[in-house]
Amino acid sequence: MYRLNITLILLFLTLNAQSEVYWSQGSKENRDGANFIFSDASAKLLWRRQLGDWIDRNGELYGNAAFSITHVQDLDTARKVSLDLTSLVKYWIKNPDSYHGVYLKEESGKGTTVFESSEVKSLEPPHLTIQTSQNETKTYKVTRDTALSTTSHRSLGHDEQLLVGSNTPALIAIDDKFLTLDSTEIMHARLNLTTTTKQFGDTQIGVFAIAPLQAPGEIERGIAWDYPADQNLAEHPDVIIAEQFNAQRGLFNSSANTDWQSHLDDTSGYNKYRIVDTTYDSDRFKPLDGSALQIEFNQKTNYGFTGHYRFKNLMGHEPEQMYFRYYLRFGDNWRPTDGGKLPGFAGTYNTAGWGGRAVDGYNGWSARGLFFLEASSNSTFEGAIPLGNYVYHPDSNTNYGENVSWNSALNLLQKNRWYAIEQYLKLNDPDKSNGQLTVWIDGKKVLDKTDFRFRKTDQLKIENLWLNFYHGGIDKPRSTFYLYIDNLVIAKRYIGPMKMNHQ
Ligand SMILES: [Ca+2]
Ligand SMILES: [Ca+2]
Repeated sequence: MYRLNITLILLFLTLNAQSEVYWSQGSKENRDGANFIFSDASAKLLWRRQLGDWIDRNGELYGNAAFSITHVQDLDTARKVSLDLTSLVKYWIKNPDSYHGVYLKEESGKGTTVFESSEVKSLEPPHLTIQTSQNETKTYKVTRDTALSTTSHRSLGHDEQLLVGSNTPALIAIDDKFLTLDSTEIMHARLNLTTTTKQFGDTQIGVFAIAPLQAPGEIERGIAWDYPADQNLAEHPDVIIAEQFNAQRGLFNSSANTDWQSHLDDTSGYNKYRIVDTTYDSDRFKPLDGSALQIEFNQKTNYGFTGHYRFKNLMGHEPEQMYFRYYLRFGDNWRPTDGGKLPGFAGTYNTAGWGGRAVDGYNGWSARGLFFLEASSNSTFEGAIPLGNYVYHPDSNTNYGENVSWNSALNLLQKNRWYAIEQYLKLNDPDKSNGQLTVWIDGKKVLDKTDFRFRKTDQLKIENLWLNFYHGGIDKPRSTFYLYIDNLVIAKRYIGPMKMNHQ
């Protein structure tokens, strides 16, 4: 009975988290919530289109059919404005998973109406009222509100003004308890707002629904699926390296060493790592498949680990396209104070493409992985770790690399969990912007970018897989923390997640 209750509670929490409003107001200090680019800047979740994603009353993404339209006159007086939400509330009750708040759009393209936001201490803050067929009036609070403007990268969710103007939509989330009402008993639903005394022209405010996040794709299985626990995967003709970081217990060697380093070049003296056995029980470690490689970050250096799998050594030449997959687990004590680097393909040729050594298309390129700081406390995804790529390419307009976040609900990694991270990189034709970078997490695609220009000459190839784990930036870690990797595979074909022995 006790167990059942726990299961039910967990189920409830999971369901609740899925339907939670995903965009955020951000923290007051960092203003890292929704802006015109991100729905949640601290979680690195992008809108599909700048200025936010909405659906219309036909359920169509970016459709024109508003749930209602309200004409608001410019009178420069503080007064109440009620927007008709009746059909939208009924739509949400019918489709509760699509509930992510109201999207208010100025339809005339002329004016801007300024409302008081829920940050204003007022007797009548923004709220929803629903009138039922029993003649009851139910009231629901606005829980977060913000505007998106191309003039600000800082999120506006903590402002006391809520703007609705051309190119300035407003987002409003409401206490979602109304979702349990019977929609046939709803007579009217109204969103009640108060204008400030300064208005900027008449507006036509269209009511739309904020679009849900894009649903992740299906799991794609690759060559690893035929080799349970990656056993003998190295024998597949398309596999270059299949490393399991498993302890070898030889006659004279009882320590947990493997020959995994023999394939790597340029490993650094700063490296801090060890093979941890299945019995390792600190840092909430749980093995994925036998022992794993633990990489330590500490206050002495930015380096966790660095080394190169050089294709010239591994296969006799440098390829133009390649896949790699590894399993990654952030430890319980994972506490970086800056973002940092993770493994990725590179062709720096010891010349350009890292550390501010700018690339020009002829001297080098790189596309390492990237971890960001965890999503902030005001985020729906608080504590989750977003990943991305840090790409040195000649079109980045900086001496440094460009952050490319893997924009997906799946790209919000939890600590103490193993994830399969796979990346495919195909170099562009030297005269075209058709370079490809595709990324999968646990076999589901989270990035598919096909317009990179990594190089302007075919002299640059994929020189290596850069096994790089680096804190920063510049700042060194302020404490000791770990990540773990296992089951690293480099191959000419899509590898896919590992088939566990019990699957
Ligand atoms: Ca607000
Ligand atoms: Ca292993």
